[in-house]
This record gives sequence, C-alpha cells and structure tokens, in this order.
Amino acid sequence: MKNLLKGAVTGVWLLLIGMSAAFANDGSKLWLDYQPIAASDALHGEYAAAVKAISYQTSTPTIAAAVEELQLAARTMLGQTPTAARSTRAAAGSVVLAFGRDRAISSLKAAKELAALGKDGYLIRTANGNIYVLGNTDKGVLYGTFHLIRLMQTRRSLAALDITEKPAFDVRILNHWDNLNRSSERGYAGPSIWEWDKLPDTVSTRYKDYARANAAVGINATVLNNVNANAAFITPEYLEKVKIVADILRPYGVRVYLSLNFNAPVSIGGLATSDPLDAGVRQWWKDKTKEIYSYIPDFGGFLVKANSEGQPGPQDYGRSHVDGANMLAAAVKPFGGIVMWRAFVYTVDAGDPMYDRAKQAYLEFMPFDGQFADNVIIQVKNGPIDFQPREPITSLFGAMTKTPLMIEFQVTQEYLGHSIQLVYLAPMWKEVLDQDTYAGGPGSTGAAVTEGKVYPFAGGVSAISGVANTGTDANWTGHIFAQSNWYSFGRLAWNPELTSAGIAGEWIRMTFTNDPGFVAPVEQMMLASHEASVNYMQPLGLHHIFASSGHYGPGVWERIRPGTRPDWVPEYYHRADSLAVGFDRTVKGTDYVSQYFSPLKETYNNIETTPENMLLFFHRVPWDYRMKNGRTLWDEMCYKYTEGLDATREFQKTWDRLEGRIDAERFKEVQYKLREQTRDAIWWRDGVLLYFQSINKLPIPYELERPINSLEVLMNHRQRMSSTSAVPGAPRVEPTSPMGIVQPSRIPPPPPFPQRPRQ
Ligand code: GCW
Repeated sequence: MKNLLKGAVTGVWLLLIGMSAAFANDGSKLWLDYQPIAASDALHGEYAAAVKAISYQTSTPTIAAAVEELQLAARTMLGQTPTAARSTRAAAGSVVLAFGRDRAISSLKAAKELAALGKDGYLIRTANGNIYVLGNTDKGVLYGTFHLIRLMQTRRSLAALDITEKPAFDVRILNHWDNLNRSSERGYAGPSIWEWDKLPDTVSTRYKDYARANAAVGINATVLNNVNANAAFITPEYLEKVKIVADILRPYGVRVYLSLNFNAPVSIGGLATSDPLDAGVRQWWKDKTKEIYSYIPDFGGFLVKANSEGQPGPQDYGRSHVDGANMLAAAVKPFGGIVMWRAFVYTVDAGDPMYDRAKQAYLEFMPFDGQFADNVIIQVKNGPIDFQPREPITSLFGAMTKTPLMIEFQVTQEYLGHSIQLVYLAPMWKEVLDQDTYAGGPGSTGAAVTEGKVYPFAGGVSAISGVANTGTDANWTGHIFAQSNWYSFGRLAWNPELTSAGIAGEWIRMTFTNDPGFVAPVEQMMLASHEASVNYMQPLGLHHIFASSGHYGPGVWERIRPGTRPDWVPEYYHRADSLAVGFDRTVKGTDYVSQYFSPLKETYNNIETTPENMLLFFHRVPWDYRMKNGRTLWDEMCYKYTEGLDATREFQKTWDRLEGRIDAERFKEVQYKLREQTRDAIWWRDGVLLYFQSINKLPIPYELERPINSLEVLMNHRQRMSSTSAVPGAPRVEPTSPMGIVQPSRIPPPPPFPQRPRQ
C-alpha cells in the first residue's frame, strides 16, 4: 500500500515535470522558481542523495530561513523534503549548516579559513559524505545555502565542493523611490510593494518573498522610501509600519534604512529651524534617532538628498554638506548606523557661461574631502549627468581620497525603456565598475576605489546601491527581463568581477529553463540589448535627449526657453547646429575632463583617443568629421541608429523561434513587449535623424532604410507618464518630481552655452 501510494505520488510529480513548460507562470517567483528536475536526469539522483537531510547546531531565525528554503527547493526540484534536525551528528547525505562556535567548524578545521571571509562570507565543502555550509554568522550560512540551491537550479554537480565566497562591499543596498501614497518615482511596475495604507494590520506575503529574493543574490539592505522624502516616514505612525517590514526582512539579513527630509525638525518637529548647527535641531535628531532605534534595533541609517532638485538641505541655512551630514552621523553613531549623503547636486551657476552640470558634484564635494565623519559615505551616481544609457564614470570616484564613496546605479529603467524595453543592464554597470580611474595608479577601477582597495577609509564602510525597480505587478518588475537587472545588481554588488554573460546565464536558467536551446540565444539577446538601446536612443556619446516629461521617447527637439532650467532640456546637451553637434567638455570647452586623473583626462581631451561611443559627450564635432571607419559623423550616426533598430528586430526573431520552450504566459508577454520595443526604436531613429537632418540638411545614406514617419508626427507622438500614480484612497502627499518642486522664481535664466563661431 505504502509503495502504491509512493508510486502514485511520484507519478503525479512526473506528470508535473512533463507539463511544466505548458504551465501558466506569471513570473512572480523571480529567480526562486524551483523547477522540477526529471528523475531520468542523472543530476536528480546526485542531488537527491546529497540533500537527504539537513542538520544544524544553533537555531536562529536566519538558520530557520535557510532550512525552510532548502526544504522548499528540494521538495519542488526533487520531489523530496529533507528532514531537518538540530544535532551535532549528521547522517551521510546531509547538508550541515554551521556558524560561529558550532562544532562542525572545528571538526572540519575551517576556523582559520572562515575568519578571512568576514561576517557575510561562507564556505561550502564536501566532507565525510556531507555538504558543509559554514559561515562566521548565520547570515553567511544563509548566503551559502542560496549558493548551494543555485548550483542545483543551474544543474551543476554537487560532488567535491570547495567554495569560498566573500562579498566585495559591506552594504549592498536597494533604494526604493517609493512614496507614502504608494506611487513610485520612476517606477514602472505598478504601485509600491510597501502597503503603507494597509500596514500595520494587513501584512503582505510579498515582504517575505522580497527578503528571500534579495538574500538569494546577497542584497543586505534597503531604503524603503523615496529620496525626495516625506518626513512623515519618521513619525510614530509610520515607524510602527516600518517596524513590521523590518521584522520580516531581518531573518534574511536585509537591514532597513530610511530617506530623510532635512526639514523634518520644522515640518514634523515643530521647531523654528532645521539649521544643522542649532543645538535644538541637533538634539531633535538625536532624540528622533533614538526613537527610530526603539522600533528597529538594527536600523541601518539614513539616506539624504539635500539641496538637490528642490529638496531642503543645510545650504538653506548657509551651512554645508559637511555640517548636515555630520549632524546626522553623530545621531546614528551610538547605534552603529551610517549616513549615505548623496552628491546628486547641480546648482546652475547663472554667471558662468561655461556652466556644465557634469562638473557640479565634484565642485561641491571635493573641498570637503576629509571633513566628513567616519560613518558618512557619499553616494554618487555612476555617471556625472543622470543615469543615461551611456556616460563616462563620474569624476569624483577616486578623487576623494579621505572619504568613502558609493556608486549609485539605477536598476529601474528611467532612461532605459521603462518596463517596456528589454535592456539587460549588467554590461553597462560593468563598464563603470571596470573603468580605470587611475586614481592611485593603473588598476584603480570604479569597483576598486569604492571597495576601499585604493585608499583605505579608516573606520568607514564600503557600499553600493541600486534604485529599485519593484512594484505590485505580478512579476514584480513590469518586464520579466527587468528581473534580471535586480538580480544582476545583487550579484555584481557581491562580486563586481562576475561577467555579464555568467550572470545572464544563471538568471535565465533559474528563471526560465536549463534547456540549452533556450539559454544560449536568450543570453546572446540579453548581452546585445544594452548596446542596441544605446544605438537606437543615444549613440556616440549623445545624452539626455529624452522627452523631458517621462524620459521615455525622444525629445531632441525640445529647446531652451526662458524660465526652464537649461540642464533639463535636450538642446543644452546636444548643441546641434548646421555645422556641428556635441558638448565640448575638453580644456577648450567646459574643462570637465580636467576632473579626471591622467591619463584618462588626456584620453578624453583628445578627440582622436576618446572612445567613439562617448565622442559627443566630450567633444563638439563637425558633421563631416571622419570616424575611424572612414564614414562621416553624420553617416555613422545614421548607421548607429539603424543598427540599434535592426537589433530589436533580431530580438523579435530570436524570441519567436523559442515558442514552446517556456510557458505560453511569459512567452506572450515578452513577445508583445519586444514588438513595442521595435516600434519605439523606430520612433527614436526616425525622430532623432529627421530632427538633426532638419538642422544639418544632410542626406541619410541611401543604402539605409528610409524614415517612415514625418518629423511632425513623431514630435507629437504620445508621451508616456513617468511614474506610477497613487493608490486610490491613500494619503495625499506633495508632488515629488523635480518639476513639481522647483519654484519658477528660483530658477535662474538660462546661461548661454559656448558655441564655436560659424566658419
Ligand atoms: O534622475 C532624476 C530623476 C528624479 C530623481 C532624481 C534623483 C528621485 O528624474 O526623479 O528623483 O534623479 O536621483 O534624485
């Protein structure tokens, strides 16, 4: 009877495997979609023998989470639930989870090796017929457990494992630009996942899944609210809600942080000022911080956007970034918290005809190097303008030698096709992480300087952040492939040396299938997608020529008008006239190049040595300039836009060929979006080329496809809205977009930008 039952269960399970490609799948399981492995697969037997049981010695919520995850993975992939026991003796075929002073560590003589791996590192080793997952802390064990599961998800052998891992950055943090009313600034996946309107009474099951997904890729921190911050988040009413979220994330090693509104002492504290040197204000922040820690004892600290795009800050009181940051640093210091102070500042100097937004962060922050408290870290966007599809690395990286800096990447695709376009961002992030700044000689890459490998920052933490792309859409990120950006942000934050191809391959296998007929072409498509998007949107160093409302389609025709900030307008960036195009940032132009170290400075200063993919970022270039391949700049631009568009057509073909290899639901969804991507690539290509052509009067090379739309139609093409709107019934908040905040009276008139005289 027992055997009969067992047979029936196995039969049903086998049936499930057979049907898995046909099953509807809404993508909600992200990379934790543990797909059944066929019993006929040799690896099934190997895995089943290796994870018969789980044993652990010290029980903590984090160890319980690791056990639960491994049981779930084994049950779903193998049809077998490993028994879990608290014991120091493990039967053969066990996974042994151990940390701290657990006996397994000494019996394996692993203590010394472990000591070098820090609090989040781990060691996975096969010994005595078991697999040992060892860490210095239970968090290390949890990360190791997810690694072990990943090996099975990607069909790697579990024989003779000997793996050591240690994360590159201490703090690997997501920044949610999510508002109180559950709108999400630059979010394209539905309302915020944080249900402030329902908490603390109703607690979404998604919070735990969010924690699992992050832990699986090594993300250990999260800022729950928008940097355009509403002070209400630190009132008791909201702290009670934040506490619930923090309690759920804690076992998964994800620490909660909050964005601050610098004016909170006035707006919610009832003080007359928020001056950071005022004793009352300083005391108010100390008390407030203590209160926050009473709700969340492991609260991570604050993220602050100050004196940027209309947000309040110390400069409102004639004080400096140092005064502001150090005041908050003093408040969190007794609790071990940190302050992440953003350098996204670009005050227009109306008196400076050479005003260049790219220079501003460096100009404002360099003078303060060495003056920040040791628990302050400066958060700097990867590029000097604003998350453009391609920018050079920001000049501040490596330049501040006595202050830790952290890179801010944008996982949400504000300038990279929202949740409509398939754009895999790892290759773009790698360009920045791998870029040599030469700050401390060759090898001072973006990763190395921020990891603290070039200048050791005594007492400081190292960190890396990504603006999150989550929302309440079933698949979390709007586009299934946008999940890969969340995934790869975590993987690169753990190890910036991983390759884009390696991460893509893992993600595809964990998310869709191990079918090589699917993995290989999809990996190729992902790897080509960033370059394609640059080509059909802003090739050759063009930047910020998006429609200013929404940052989705082209806005290359938008002109600087009195009363608008010039540096929010495409014309400011492309500077096209009948003779030339591009922004001269050389020593003869705005001299941005001089903020870089040699030899990068010279490389970018010289038109011959500037990589062509950044040409118009650094140079103003005549339309008839000869490119390395012999084409004129104009012809090359026409070719690049066409190449980008053609690539999207290839993506459609690649995808259509894969029908039937995955579930129909996700297949159709992606197929539909790829269609839109091609449509919008045409909008970009035709729009930008026709606009520039109206200025330079040059023909589009005759061998290339002709535009199929008129410029007028394209200029009036619908604009997409930038962000999710508020949830009905949710509390009202002030508008947070920069456009909504900056008072017209405070905007200086546009400075003229330097143009070469026409010859
Ligand atoms: O890229 C710009 C966005 C703003 C954002 C700002 C920032 C949160 O358009 O929406 O505001 O950057 O990073 O602060």
